[in-house]
Amino acid sequence: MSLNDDDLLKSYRWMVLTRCFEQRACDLQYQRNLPELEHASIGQEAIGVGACYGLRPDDVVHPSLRTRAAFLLRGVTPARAMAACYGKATGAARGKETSHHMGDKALGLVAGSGVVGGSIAVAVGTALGCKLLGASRVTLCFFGDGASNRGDFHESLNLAAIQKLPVVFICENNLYALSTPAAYHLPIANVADRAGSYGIPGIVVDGNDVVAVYEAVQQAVSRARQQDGPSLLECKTYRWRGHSERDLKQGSYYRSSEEVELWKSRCPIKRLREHLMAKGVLKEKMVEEIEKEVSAVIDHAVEFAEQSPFPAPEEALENVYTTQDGSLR
Ligand SMILES: Cc1ncc(C[n+]2csc(CCOP(=O)(O)OP(=O)(O)O)c2C)c(N)n1
Ligand SMILES: [Mg+2]
Repeated sequence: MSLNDDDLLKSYRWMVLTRCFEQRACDLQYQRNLPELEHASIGQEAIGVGACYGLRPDDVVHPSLRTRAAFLLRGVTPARAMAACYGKATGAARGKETSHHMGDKALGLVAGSGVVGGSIAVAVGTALGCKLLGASRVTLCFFGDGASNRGDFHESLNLAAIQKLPVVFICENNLYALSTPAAYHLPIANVADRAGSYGIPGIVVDGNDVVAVYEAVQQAVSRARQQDGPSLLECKTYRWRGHSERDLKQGSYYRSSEEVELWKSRCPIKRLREHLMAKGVLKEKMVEEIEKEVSAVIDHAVEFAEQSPFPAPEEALENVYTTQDGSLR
């Protein structure tokens, strides 16, 4: 259940890829006026990577608007993800949804919505469905600290606990819900403590440590797979940029530059890089090669997105409504 050196190198590359993708998407926001408003997860990459790394392809994932890594790791190519940022027909959402609310049924990624915390109840639904079908598939559900104050969160944890559903709730606690600090909107120190009300394990994890996230999620996943019920993991982390690229001066009006710098010094990518270099698994030259290779992948993704067509107007209602037999039209 532990990650070997090869797994760690792969996790490192996934984190670098996620950061490079988002950095470029943020830059393009200003250069190309992208239709999508970026909500970057820069600083939080270890959560999506650590949580999704050991999953089975038939497991189900509900990413939050901040779980970019989950899409890439589950198999949405950077080109399809970038095309989604451009609203192009070749994007995973075929131009109908922003890239952070898109889904891909074949890859076990359920589309989200603009309603904060809205996917928590839906994730309980997918877990219930898997259980009723007798499948050993596990559902991972990501959401933010702010979402954990919604009624949906409490109702969903209660039902999942009572029914012992195979679901792992993963709170990405980045200490802010938009401009509201967690210390202002949470009356307790840890979201994980809320698990006690539902009789399920609640675990606080260092969300900037990809290995810690992987191990905690694997433990919760194996509990869920054995039909022992859900868990609530709280990954403590921090977003480096604003809530979105619309945030004035990257949110500097509601947080201090000292706080941002402190969290930058806890960078999850730097942390794994230093660990791997100390072990002799990663060398300076390999670091440069990974960065070069990833940058070329993102260059290609941007080229693909720019050259792709917008969806045709007559496709607007496709895959929106179901027919009476339940198929999409
Ligand atoms: C029900 C609802 N209320 C408010 C909003 C506006 N909104 C979008 S994201 C967000 C903050 C969410 O904070 P959190 O759950 O901590 O996630 P984070 O953005 O920090 O990852 C808010 C208030 C919304 N989309 N839906
Ligand atoms: Mg938050």
